[in-house]
Amino acid sequence: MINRRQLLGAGAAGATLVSSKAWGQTMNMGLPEAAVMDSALTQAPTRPTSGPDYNPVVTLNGWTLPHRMNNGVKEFHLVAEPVERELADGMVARLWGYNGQSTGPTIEAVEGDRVRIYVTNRLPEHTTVHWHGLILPSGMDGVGGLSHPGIPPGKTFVYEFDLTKSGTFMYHPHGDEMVQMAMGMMGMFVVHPKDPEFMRVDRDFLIMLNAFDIDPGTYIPRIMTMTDFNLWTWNSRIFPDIDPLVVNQGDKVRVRVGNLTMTNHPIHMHGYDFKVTCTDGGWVPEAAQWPEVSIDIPVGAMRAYEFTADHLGDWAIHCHKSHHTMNAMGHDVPTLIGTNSTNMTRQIRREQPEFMPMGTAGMADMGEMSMPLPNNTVPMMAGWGPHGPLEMGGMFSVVKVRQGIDADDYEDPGWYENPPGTEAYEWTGELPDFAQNHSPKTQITPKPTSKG
Ligand SMILES: [Cu+2]
Repeated sequence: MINRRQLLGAGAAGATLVSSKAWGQTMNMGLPEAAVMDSALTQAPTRPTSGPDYNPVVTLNGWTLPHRMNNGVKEFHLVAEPVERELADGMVARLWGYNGQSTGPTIEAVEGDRVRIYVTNRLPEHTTVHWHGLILPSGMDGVGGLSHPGIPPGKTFVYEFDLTKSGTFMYHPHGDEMVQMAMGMMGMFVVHPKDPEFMRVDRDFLIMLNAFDIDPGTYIPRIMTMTDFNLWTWNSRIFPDIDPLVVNQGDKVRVRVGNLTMTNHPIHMHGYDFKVTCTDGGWVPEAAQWPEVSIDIPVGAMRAYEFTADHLGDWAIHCHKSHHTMNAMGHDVPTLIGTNSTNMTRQIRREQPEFMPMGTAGMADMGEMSMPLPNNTVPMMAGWGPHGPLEMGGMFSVVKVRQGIDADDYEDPGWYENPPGTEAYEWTGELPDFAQNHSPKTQITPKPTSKG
């Protein structure tokens, strides 16, 4: 048997991934390799190579942690460490995370698995990992000082438990929690059902809601902020650089949304109604699933919803708090709508020649304006669509439903072209031919789906 000292002494660098050949052999294998991700782009789903079949999840702008089998136990290696994360193209944040990124990699396993998770601490202070929503022994629950001592810097602790139920769970530190979560330490833990047909879907997206307070022009989050964050992120990523949710028409789709921010987020999806099918407490029985078009995700909770992707198009998906679809901005800007700012502008320009008055006719000009910004800062309202500026930021993306998309294809198919006669248009004095000629019996709105 390996002793504790040998285990801790075995560096991650020399370790290699060992396949399931190890079944039935000795457990003396050293630390599993700690995989590192250097990209903030969505990684293709990881199909299972052994054990029960399941449909893997797709973490938007994220990835799934590889594992190895050791004598029937699924072993993972998480490394808590400082990371540089691209919150958007051209904007880097200096965060704390896991295995090279914030949020941390998604852990995927199957109901009935025994998992062993090695956690190496490369932070300058102690940490722990709490497995939110999982049923496990008290001493594995990861509350520093309560379940076990904090993991000191430089040390590796081992968590081991059986996955007794399927569902969507989360992980995060329970040691200096306020600081470590404000710095970006969190991830999701998906346990697939043992029966591959139970709650099966074709596409299964994962979004962790998180938030940062990073002053424009700086790199490190303010850790003392309680509620007034200025960057509202999905998997530590902001619009316009959150990847779209790419879907083939007719697919059964699940979206799992976890919330480890300090406020609730009503997630709204256009074009569809959907059913709430899972919380971090477990699956919702069919008779109790309820229809929604917005689902409020409480703090410290997960909600999953499902729909059948019948309706082609580009459909917005976003938090319905409008300040959460903005990037960093000052909040002490007075409302100037309806004022005449000419005099004021003249006076201010005497002191500050580059002053631009904003917000006298609303703030839409922000979307088009190319004002000089501090380094490492993204515009407050950003993104260009096929018809102009989207004037969005933060917690916003697009569900892109198309025909002929292959099962494992998640590449952005570009913008949807609305069929003639199905796009709003300017009134120019008379109705165009298509509106004059079509019979009101010609259905142009998609029929409600019965499959839900
Ligand atoms: Cu929100």
